[in-house]
Amino acid sequence: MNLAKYLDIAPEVKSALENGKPVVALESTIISHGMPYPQNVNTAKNVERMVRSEGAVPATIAIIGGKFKVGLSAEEIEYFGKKGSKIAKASRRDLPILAAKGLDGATTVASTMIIAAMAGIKIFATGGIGGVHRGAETTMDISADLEELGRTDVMVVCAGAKSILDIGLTLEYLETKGVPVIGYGTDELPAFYCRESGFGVDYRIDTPSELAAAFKAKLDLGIHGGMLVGNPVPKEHAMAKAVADRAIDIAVKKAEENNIKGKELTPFLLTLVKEMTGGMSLDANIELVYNNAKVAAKTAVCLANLGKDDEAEAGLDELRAEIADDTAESIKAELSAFRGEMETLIAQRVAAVQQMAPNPYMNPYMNPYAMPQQQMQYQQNPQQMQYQQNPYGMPQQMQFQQNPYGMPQQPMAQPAPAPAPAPYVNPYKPVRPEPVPEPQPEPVPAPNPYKSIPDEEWVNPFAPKREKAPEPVAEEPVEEEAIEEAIEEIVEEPVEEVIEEAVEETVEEPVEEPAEEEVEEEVIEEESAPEVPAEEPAEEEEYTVTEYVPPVHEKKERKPDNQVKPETDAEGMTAYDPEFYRKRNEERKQRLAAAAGEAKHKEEEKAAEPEYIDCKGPLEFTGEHPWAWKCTRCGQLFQKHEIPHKCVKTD
Ligand code: PSU
Ligand code: MN
Repeated sequence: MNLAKYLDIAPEVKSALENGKPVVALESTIISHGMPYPQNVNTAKNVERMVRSEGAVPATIAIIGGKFKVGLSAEEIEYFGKKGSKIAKASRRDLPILAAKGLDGATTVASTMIIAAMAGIKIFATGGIGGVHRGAETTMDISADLEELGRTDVMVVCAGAKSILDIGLTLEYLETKGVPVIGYGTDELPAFYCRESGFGVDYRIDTPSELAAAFKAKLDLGIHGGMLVGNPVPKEHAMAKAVADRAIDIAVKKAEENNIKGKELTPFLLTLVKEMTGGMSLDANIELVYNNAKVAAKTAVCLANLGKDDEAEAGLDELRAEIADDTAESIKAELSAFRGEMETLIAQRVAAVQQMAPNPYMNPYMNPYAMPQQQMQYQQNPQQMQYQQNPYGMPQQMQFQQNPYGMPQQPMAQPAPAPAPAPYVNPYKPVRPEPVPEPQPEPVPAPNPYKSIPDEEWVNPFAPKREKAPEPVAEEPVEEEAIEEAIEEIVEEPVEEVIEEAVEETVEEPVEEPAEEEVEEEVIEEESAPEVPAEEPAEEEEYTVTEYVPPVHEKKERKPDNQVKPETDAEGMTAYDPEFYRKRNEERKQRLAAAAGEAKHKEEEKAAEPEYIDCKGPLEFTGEHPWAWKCTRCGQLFQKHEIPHKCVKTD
């Protein structure tokens, strides 16, 4: 079989299967044909969650592009849910064609069982199975699900069979095929929406571990085929049998009238019943699937544990067999085999050594007196040499025992001199980090006062740096008052000196607003430059500060942050458009005004509305499609069973 070409198992499922972890298969016809969108997608995803919550790995099965997918992604589930009945319903007979043509297919119980078995999954949860249809004695409409249960080794946990089928005949067919029909916690085969069908099961089993044990026995014994577990819908979600039966009877009649046959029949009946019973049947349907997923997952966990026990048992058996085999004879045989191995190994080593060190006296073509003598390879091994060295300080010539004629020998190869011992390091001496020399600032070349620099480029390196950009001096007149004051205070001093001092004071205030780049450079200089004693710039008449006229820089006008006009982009557009904001404000005002008007309108409407009250009147099932429910008190018709509902208050 060339399964790999067709089978596509999701990594999570694959690893679970390889490690003997529990996996539960789920079908996809229930998604595409069994429920409307979006309930189908939600249900499919929740079912997977249920399986996980019980400790098993879910594997929803479907055919996508001809590949048999085991384990769908959320997107793939969504895809099946949305496409609905546009996807081909694929049973056993459809698989080869869809695979060869590379088409999509939603798998029924039968085809899901087949693909699950291919992947090695043993447990499968679904809603309801197909079976023998009513009137099959003439139509021969018997679902392929039954045939599959008769041959493929997968347990199917379902909520029984709907009474759209002939349940009695379905059970007969399963008996013929040798399929065990188990009631999980019940003696009666459940009938999907209802917990009771009126037909008994072959066996009742109450726990997942017993389910697993029964199925494992079937597998161990090689009795091929599935096992059908009927798990009744939880009481709180079950429908009354009379209600379900009536809707189903009408649906079956409608199918006959419309000549619906073959694979369309089941989806047609399901849809009609759902419409007639409103949300009720859908609710029951969803809940029973969850319920089945839980039982299936629990059973899968038990089955995986039984598998582990089996493995352990097999391991023990192997050990026992080995011990039983350990007689004196077998031990002797093992020992002699070991000895044989060792002997060959030794022989190999001896041969190798002989090849490495040829004995000149054994070789007639070798002249042992030839000078200089060839150094033998084994002499190159210093360790070997050491052992042959003379320990009593004799000249370092080898006493070569192999030479009986005392011919002068070549000095022996000396072992490589030992490396000089490492200098002693006191391990207890605390290690101090070497002082890191402080980074020395690069010497800044002293400005050449004689270099003539154009006025507008000259920057005073001694001018004190201020954080704030100073006001240009040009706007402030040189403090002549200060000069005069200084003169008054120190009358004794020569006038010229006083003036100079005053000038220095004023110089301390920055007199220029340097361009941005210049500021940066200067800051770096300031950080690294060593302090240079300030020379008196006044000494140089040509470049006195008072004569320096700073460059005039344009001051950027700042706007409030939210109004900063962004840079113009490549196409000359700006992100800020005052017109846009003006329009937006206007629109906002209009919307507010409209809303105010609407509220008023609503109030008026409300005042005109009739008064509604909750009607708790009992509903009657009319059987009329699609308005199947009628209130016996207020007479309203409903698509689903709605108590309470609203009706107009009458006095
Ligand atoms: N019965 C239900 N719900 C279902 C089906 C059957 O209550 O969704 C689906 C299953 O996928 C089942 C298939 O395998 O319909 C049976 O179709 P048919 O009778 O054509 O074999
Ligand atoms: Mn059919």
